[in-house]
Amino acid sequence: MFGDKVTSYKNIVVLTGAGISAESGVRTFRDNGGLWEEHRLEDVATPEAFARDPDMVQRFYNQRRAQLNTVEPNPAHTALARLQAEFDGTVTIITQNVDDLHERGGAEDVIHMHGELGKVRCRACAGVFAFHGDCDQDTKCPACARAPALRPHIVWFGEMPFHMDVIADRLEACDLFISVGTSGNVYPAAGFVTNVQAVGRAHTIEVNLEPSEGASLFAERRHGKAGDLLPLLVDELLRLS
Ligand code: BV8
Repeated sequence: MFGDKVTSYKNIVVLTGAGISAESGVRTFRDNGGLWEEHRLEDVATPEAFARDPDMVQRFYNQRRAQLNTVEPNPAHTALARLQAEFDGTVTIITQNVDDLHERGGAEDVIHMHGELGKVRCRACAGVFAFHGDCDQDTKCPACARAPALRPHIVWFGEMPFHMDVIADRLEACDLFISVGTSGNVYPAAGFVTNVQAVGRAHTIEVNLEPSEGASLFAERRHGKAGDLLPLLVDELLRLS
């Protein structure tokens, strides 16, 4: 546990990816049967794709938004919420995921660096609105009433991730960085472990079904299902705090 020294932490940062929602039935991107097997990333998750075929991109997100009504948080989501509630220190959850399972599992102040399926943004007035139905080119902006104007409030490839300033501060301050359920393919998220180690103070743990692209960068690796491993890790951390 945490190498050969027992230690207590004060500021934990947890980065999550699609793998933490896999046991809830939400499809990942790069596993077998993943989303990118059916759609080329370039055809549905870039601004150019939206400009080229907005109806197809809207359909891609409408399908995933509708699936949110059929899935539930799993023990990995609720374990992180328990850590946030009971840990004597700060616990920041940064997610690459666009689902709402962390929140529905009880987590608070989740940082959605790649946006959220349950929100749309107006390209005319820049308003951001909760949205849970199907959005298409005829859907009017709730504020300025323009159409076509609404797009998914999602960070596409080539776009600046959200909340990078807050993320940088939390990574700088953390003494434990845990990465859960991500393949380590997508930047800047895949570089966070390197950012943390550049500061030099934090212990780093990867929790993933299999070694990620960045596995060798972590001081500790726990491979298996997040729904099994994360509750055990949270128990260990709460015993320490
Ligand atoms: C940016 C929203 C500048 C969409 C997403 C070369 C060429 C071109 C571009 C680049 C390049 N090199 C780097 C880039 C930049 C690019 C990038 O990284 N491209 C990659 C493909 C190389 N990045 C960007 O464009 C980003 N913007 O760089 O702007 C900048 C830079 C710095 C600072 C400021 C600005 C924007 C990236 C965001 C793109 N949008 N999502 C949508 O969701 O529809 S990314 C998309 O991939 C999802 O958000 C997803 O979360 C994310 C990462 O994937 P993972 O979450 O890791 O999912 P994956 O399926 O890959 O892996 C799942 C893992 O879980 C697996 O390892 C599996 O083993 C594991 N697992 C499965 N089951 C379980 C499990 N683990 C535990 N338990 C289980 N049960």
